[in-house]
Amino acid sequence: MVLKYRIGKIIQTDAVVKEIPCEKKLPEGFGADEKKNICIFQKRIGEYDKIYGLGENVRGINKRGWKYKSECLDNPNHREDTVSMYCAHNFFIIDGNVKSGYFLDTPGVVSYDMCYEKSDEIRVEIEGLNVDIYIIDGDSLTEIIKQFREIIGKSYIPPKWALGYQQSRWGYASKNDVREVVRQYREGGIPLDGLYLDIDYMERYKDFTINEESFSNFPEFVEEMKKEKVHLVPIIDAGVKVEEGYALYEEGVEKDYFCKDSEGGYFTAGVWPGYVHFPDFLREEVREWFGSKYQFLLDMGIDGFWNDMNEPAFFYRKQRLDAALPKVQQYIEKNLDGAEFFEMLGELNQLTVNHTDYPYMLHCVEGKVVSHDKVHNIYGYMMTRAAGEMLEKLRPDKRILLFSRSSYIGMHRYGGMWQGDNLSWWSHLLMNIKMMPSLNMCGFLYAGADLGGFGADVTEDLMLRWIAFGIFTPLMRNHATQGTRLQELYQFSKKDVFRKLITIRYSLIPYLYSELVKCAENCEMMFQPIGFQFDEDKRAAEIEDQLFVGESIMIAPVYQQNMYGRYVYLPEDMIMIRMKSSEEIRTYRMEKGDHYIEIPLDEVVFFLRKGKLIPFVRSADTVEELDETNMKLLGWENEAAEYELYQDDGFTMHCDTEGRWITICRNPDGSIISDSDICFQDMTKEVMDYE
Ligand code: MIG
Repeated sequence: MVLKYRIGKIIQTDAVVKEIPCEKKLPEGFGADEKKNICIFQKRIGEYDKIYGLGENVRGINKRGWKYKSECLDNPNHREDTVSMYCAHNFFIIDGNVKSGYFLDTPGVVSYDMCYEKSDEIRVEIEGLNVDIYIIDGDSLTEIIKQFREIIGKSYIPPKWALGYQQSRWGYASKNDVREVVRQYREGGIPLDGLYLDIDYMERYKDFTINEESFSNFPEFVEEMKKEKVHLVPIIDAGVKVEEGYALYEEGVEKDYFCKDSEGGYFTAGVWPGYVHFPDFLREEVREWFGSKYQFLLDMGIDGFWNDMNEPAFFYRKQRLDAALPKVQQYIEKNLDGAEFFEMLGELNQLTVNHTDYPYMLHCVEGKVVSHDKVHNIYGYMMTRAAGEMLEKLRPDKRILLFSRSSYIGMHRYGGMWQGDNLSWWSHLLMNIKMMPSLNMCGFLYAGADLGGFGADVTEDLMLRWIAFGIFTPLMRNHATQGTRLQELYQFSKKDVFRKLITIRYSLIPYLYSELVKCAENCEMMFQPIGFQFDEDKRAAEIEDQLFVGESIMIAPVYQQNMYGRYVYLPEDMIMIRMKSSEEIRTYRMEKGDHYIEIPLDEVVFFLRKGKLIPFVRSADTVEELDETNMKLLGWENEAAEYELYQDDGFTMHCDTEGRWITICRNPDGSIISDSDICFQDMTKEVMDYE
């Protein structure tokens, strides 16, 4: 059951799509402190109770024992002590004798003390005196999550090609750079579906422009890439360059669509293009206006976008830089002592601390002026909503790829997300693994991290392990920043191993696509901690480095350097699947319990759950070229099982349409029946005993 409560009156976030009447009396633990101008939630929990949720955040799947803050922040150097990342996902579950989910709907800042100050107490502070509270009860975690997901609406489903492997790097600066990457992938036989264009494709970082020197005849180039079966995915930044004669800027000024500054004029900040203004995405007419601009690129043949810098992130606010520079001037020709030196440094470093500028940035909400700090957490969401809503209008018959760096719950209906800038660290691989279930709880299914790490130099073994995990994430994109070691897969000595690993992804695409669509349609998680399915099993409940992926698969990734194996706990009998490539596969029956499993760098090891099925296809260079009329099927001997396979053309809307679901039945004798023309080959007889 979902109950709704209200303190004050929030600025609508549209996170919840279901009408739920408000209860009269506030629930226990909630209150408001008018002096401090905050709402509070306080609750003592049992010694071993767990806390799940909060979407994009550092640390464990169980969030207990740390503090977090929902205040979207561009923080590429996040570590274990980080409290805020790019997103604000205010949903969490307390898992004790009683289980309840909480969604705190407010566009402002929320601070969570998850048993940090006091080891048995949760204390949440919500800035301002307005919040909508949703409390969800249920017998199991999955039931609570399903109810929550039902009130926030169905998750975004990308086009099918976007499940293919994709390559990105900040620094592909010309058509020839892009051609070279594509050539290397095709020549190396490494499957590839998408290639990303970072800010360099634009003319001086202006949204919806093309750099005519380095990307001349762009539509032709898009066509050329299409012939290579590669989708180009350009980046869109939130800020609009201030420049006379630039149509988007002039139109924005003419229509008065940019956020104002409380000290006069438009709020002006410095980002890649120099001074920018920020569209007031909280206004519907501004969303329609900005969203309609994506047409410029659609018309050139583009069918995918990534929205960036939409926390919003900027390097400085104009007024503050103007004030800081004369101050720094004073230090010239001075013999600076330590204190003075750090004072000067602080003067400059403070400029990048965006949240101190937010009170000056003004929006117009329902005719009233509202400062940005009060609505900060929905800005990136509203930018992506602008794109998502208009893309659906502009291309009503076609799903377009769209994902965002910043988000709030509600945005999951319009696009996916990537986990922002990470680093080529083993700990960030583990963070990627642990974050997936938390994101899924909040509705974000099409998600993934920069494989190999964005900042810092990757090592070959880290790249291999990250790819081995990335095989299972719906967004499978390798991305890195300028100046770091090149990390396209062909750059490494084990190029052929990488090629083979990527073929494993492609052989699993029918399964991954079916599971993604199912989880979106049924409001379920695709990535689940194993304890969510085995809640009586205390061991399982504490394991955070093994996950279920969809209904049939369990993964147990390696995330430490120089480790060529690991312990895996099987909460039930399973079949271990060892793959070196889409064609090299060995399977072993294993018993429930602990096993030490060897996992060399050139293998991907995962598990088939008891009584379940997995379909495999032969890999191809692209998703489109997969032959899905021939499949192999792995199941259990002497057991009947069923699998629901989803098939469509890869881009049409309305995935709930009947006739796209195929029921595959495997009988105990190994015969396979399905209401389709797919030709199945049973793999079950090849399963060996594990010794
Ligand atoms: O200030 O566009 O997270 O993926 O490569 C950095 C350049 C801006 C941040 C994104 C990253 C992207 C980069 N952007």
